[in-house]
Amino acid sequence: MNSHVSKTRKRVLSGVQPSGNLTIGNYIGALRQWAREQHNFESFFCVVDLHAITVPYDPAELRAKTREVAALYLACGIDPDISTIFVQSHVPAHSELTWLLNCITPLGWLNRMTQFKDKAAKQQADSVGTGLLDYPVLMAADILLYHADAVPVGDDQRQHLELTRDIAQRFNHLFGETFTIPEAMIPLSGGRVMGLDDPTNKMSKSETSSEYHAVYLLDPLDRARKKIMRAVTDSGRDISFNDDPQRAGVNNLLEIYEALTGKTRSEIEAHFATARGYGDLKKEVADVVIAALEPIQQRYREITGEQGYVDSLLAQGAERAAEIARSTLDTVRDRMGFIKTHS
Ligand code: AQP
Repeated sequence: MNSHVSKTRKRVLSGVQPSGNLTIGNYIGALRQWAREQHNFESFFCVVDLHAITVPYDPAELRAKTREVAALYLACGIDPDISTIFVQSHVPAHSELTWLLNCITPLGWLNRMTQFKDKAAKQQADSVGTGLLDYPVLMAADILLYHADAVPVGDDQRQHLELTRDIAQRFNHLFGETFTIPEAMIPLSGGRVMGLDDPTNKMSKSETSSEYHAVYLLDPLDRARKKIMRAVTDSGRDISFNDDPQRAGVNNLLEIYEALTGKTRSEIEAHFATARGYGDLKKEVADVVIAALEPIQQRYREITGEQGYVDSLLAQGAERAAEIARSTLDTVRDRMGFIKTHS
């Protein structure tokens, strides 16, 4: 059966790397959207472990974080009865399609990727792995294998999504209509949560600039509050949305508040008009962050308390994902001129 034809609804696919502790940036930019959109789309969410090995890593930590991230998907509201949750490396078609797409992706396209430049700059020039440059092609393979129509991600992935579209269009042009051209689905508020210690830099799970950089989803709640209370702001008092880089800290706190409360900007500004200073703002932001974290942590404890539950869901998810991925790959191999095995 052709995977394209068997689509019952529009599809989404997205993933997070098990490369550190998930942050409220990952939650606001990605996971929270997934939980919402799973009711509107046929959904595939993978733990992208093959992406996590593109920078130096520890195998034992990768193993632990892969299960932790899968459990957090569930804790954040991904329902395994309606969405498929799986681990990328359990479906070998991701690696194979990456190789095939590599051969039609001009090197110049990859050299332009800002995430590659940023991450490569953090390593010794002679130790940057080829996989880091190739990361966006693997991401294209992830998405195109499932004919995803939409990809819910944070703003930092916009450029990679554009590249996926370019690769899909190039393949379709060279070998005939094969891939669905996916759209990025980026939240209007909270698409780029910034670091609490440096609001000019994106909040990232692998950033080690300071212990106050990010609130992690599994932070003890008093620690989460402390990090927000220590967030870098400026010397003013005005609490309003603003794109002045000098005021990025206050703006970031307001955007977190906006994303988590769903209030409009004018409601929020009116609400804080009588605040005595940034301390009041931080306290209320901490309250809404903690209100979001508490049930996630509670569910996480329940899920991980059940021995073998996550692993068995991942096994079922891989089976379902592999069926679709294999079908797409068969079509791709045929269009590219590979002969079939006769067993
Ligand atoms: N600060 C952020 N604000 C909003 N969305 C964010 N995302 C990441 N950071 C923010 C979104 O979360 C998903 C996870 O993506 P990933 O794990 O594949 O890698 P990433 O985009 O590079 O995320 P991190 O947290 O910065 O990871 P590391 O430090 O490992 O590179 C994506 O949808 C992303 O947009």
